[in-house]
Amino acid sequence: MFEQLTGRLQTTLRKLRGSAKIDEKSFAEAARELRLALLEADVHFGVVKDLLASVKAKALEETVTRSLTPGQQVIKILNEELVGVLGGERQELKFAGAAPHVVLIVGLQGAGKTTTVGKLGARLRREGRSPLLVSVDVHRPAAREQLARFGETADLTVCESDSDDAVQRAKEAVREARRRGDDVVLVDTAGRLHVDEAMMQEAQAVAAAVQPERILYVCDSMVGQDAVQAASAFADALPVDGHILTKLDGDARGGAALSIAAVTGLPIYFAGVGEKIDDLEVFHPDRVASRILGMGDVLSLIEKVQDQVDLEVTEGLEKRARQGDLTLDDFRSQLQQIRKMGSMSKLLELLPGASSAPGLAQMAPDDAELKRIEAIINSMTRVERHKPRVINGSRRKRIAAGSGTSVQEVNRLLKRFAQSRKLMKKLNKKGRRNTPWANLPSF
Ligand SMILES: Nc1nc2c(ncn2[C@@H]2O[C@H](COP(=O)(O)OP(=O)(O)OP(=O)(O)O)[C@@H](O)[C@H]2O)c(=O)[nH]1
Ligand SMILES: [Mg+2]
Repeated sequence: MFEQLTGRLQTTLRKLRGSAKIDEKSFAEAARELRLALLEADVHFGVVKDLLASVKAKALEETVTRSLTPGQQVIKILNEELVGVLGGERQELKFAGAAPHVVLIVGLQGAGKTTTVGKLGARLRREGRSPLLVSVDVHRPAAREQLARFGETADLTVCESDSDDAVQRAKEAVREARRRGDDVVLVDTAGRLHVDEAMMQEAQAVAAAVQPERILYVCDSMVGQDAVQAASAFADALPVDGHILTKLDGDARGGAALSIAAVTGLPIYFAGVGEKIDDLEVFHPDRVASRILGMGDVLSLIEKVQDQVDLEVTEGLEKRARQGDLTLDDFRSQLQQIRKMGSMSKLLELLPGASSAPGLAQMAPDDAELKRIEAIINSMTRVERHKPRVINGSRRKRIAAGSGTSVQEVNRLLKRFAQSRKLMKKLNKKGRRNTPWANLPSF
């Protein structure tokens, strides 16, 4: 589904991610590209407008988290906003009233209602419920057979009724469910090519007769904005509770999927991802958002950094780094933070593209090496850690012995530390920002 959009977003975000500073101009340019990418993906223009406005507001207002680059910060905000657009927290389809709980499935023709009723039936049964399926599509003769076939292949009970009246069929199904002791009745309704009066009246009549606990609108993701408009029309005519997106496995541009929750204010419960009975997934806005952003696990990396980096430590350190006063104490606390976040090579793996650059992981010091470096620093006195230049030959020997390493290793560490301190001072003069690992000496 979202491949094209993801591709465009990635290009834009890659540029942002790399930039050390984001000013009004570069932000405006990125926003323009984001707007185009979203509109091209057929996202509702109102949704695009609101989304970008809140990304901008948040980007300006949020205090800069020092552990993230401005580019990463924008990605983080965009991700949060996308999750919001997709409905926020994951919503579970719950039942509260007395059984049997009636669920009315509505939508346009060919949206996937009948298929979804079968899938949902199978899912509810897996959850230990006893669903009864019924088709109230009296317009298309093949419709009931289609549902009956689903019932056979998935071994679900389908209510048989001789009536040719939608309301009667629905009522009979509820009676049958009571008699059999089924706790959910899934009602598959007829669809029309476009929203029309007759379809709405029929759905309203069925709803009035059986008082569904849930009304779900099935939205064909391939249809685009028309399906979203129809969703609003249905929600105006009926107390719709939420949506089920279908055909998310297709190659549509994804705009409908991205607009429907924001336009209607109703959640997306499930997503259909294929024609088979098991191809129904719970809709997780956060997972879908990060899939759309296509930032690999850059987002989880951002999360990790935020969770674990001790901001105060980083802030003081940044100042000292800028002045070229970084001490081995600072260096050690950074090592500890990196170790807290997991190994360096694991962190690198999380970066998109890292898998295509296998040499990268080998360049990073491994965990054992990080531990040895930490041991060396631990064997130093406070004065030595703050003024490494006092570490002469005999001190080196003592430190090596104390840390169970060799004088060569101590020498190597001190040399690299001195080099990186110099480098950092130079870089910082050019106004570069520091990220925790940007301060690390390169090994
Ligand atoms: N790839 C894919 N195909 C789907 C999905 N859901 C439904 N379909 C297909 O879409 C077509 C229409 O599905 P139906 O379930 O008959 O749609 P409907 O809304 O009941 O259609 P009407 O009853 O005619 O209004 C069928 O060929 C289904 O196999 C899905 O999630 N992915
Ligand atoms: Mg149908």
